[in-house]
Amino acid sequence: MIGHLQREIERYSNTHAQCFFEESISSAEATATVAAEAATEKTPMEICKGINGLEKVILRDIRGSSVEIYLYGAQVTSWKNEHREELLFVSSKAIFKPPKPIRGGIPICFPQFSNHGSLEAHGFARNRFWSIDPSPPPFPTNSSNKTFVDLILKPTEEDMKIWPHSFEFRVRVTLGPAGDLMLTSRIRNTNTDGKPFSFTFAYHTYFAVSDISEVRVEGLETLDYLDNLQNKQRFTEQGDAITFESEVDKIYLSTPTKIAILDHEKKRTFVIRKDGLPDAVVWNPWDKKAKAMADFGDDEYKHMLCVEAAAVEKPITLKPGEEWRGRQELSAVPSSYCSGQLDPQRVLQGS
Ligand code: TA6
Repeated sequence: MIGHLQREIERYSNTHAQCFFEESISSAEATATVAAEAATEKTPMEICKGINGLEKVILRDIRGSSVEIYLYGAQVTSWKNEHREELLFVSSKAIFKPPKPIRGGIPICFPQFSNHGSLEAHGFARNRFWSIDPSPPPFPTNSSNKTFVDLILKPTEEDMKIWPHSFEFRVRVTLGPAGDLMLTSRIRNTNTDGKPFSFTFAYHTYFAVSDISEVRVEGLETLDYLDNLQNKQRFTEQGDAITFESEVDKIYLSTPTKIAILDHEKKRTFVIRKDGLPDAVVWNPWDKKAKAMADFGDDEYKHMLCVEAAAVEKPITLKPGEEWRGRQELSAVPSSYCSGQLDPQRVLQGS
């Protein structure tokens, strides 16, 4: 029986079959064992059908960590560590149906962050279908021991009507051996009319946290920010780590390249490293906004925090032929945090 199932899994272990196989054989313990064994031995990258039949790519590392990316929006919707714990938040009410953006994971905001322009909020890249890039140009860094996928977006004629610029947007999603998650975007101006274009950008990352009232963000102390709840007025942050007791929607300007999110209850620290993305947005809708969002659960604000590597204050301008690169690297490390004695510098310098 087990031999037969193993052969079946191997026979079907090409692109789509695997997901189907897991769902249909979940009951039989022996079957689950085989599936589990097969799962860990799966190819590091796989394409399969996800929710509502939308195509997704799964990246796996042999130590157990994994990432799932939907071609719809090139949106990461799952990042699990070697203990199979989910590190990103996706709303239980998220809608996986175009043209609605998926509520959670890592939406990519391009060519416009939020309402900083005349396009729809956060631009259109997050509700377009991307494709796998069969021949990406050489990549700046060595990805030999990493698992990755290259995705590409080019504007349609419809897109050109709302944003009259030709571009190639490539994103490489990489899962590192230690379970780190890297997103590297390369945006090239391919206008043939000699025109430059400008854009704003964000990796709108939704981190999963145990309890928002127990979370601190380190690395943004004393910085200036634009408060989206006060007509984007400019203020300066106070000296201590940021904690949360109400709605927050702030764009921190010219931040350090490393920011840490400390989840006390989970004894976990998320470290965000970023390049080419000078700003960082911090967002939690709290209770009222949560209730007002149809694709967000009323209490879900307690278990998520968006900290977004971004370029907002100074739009990026590219002349034809020029290319911009923006990278974020996320890692989740156990934090030796014990009630207020954490040394922030060690977190930001050490890991
Ligand atoms: O990044 C923060 C923010 O711009 C907030 O103002 C809030 O609107 C959030 O994004 C979510 O935006 P969305 O368009 O996904 O509902």
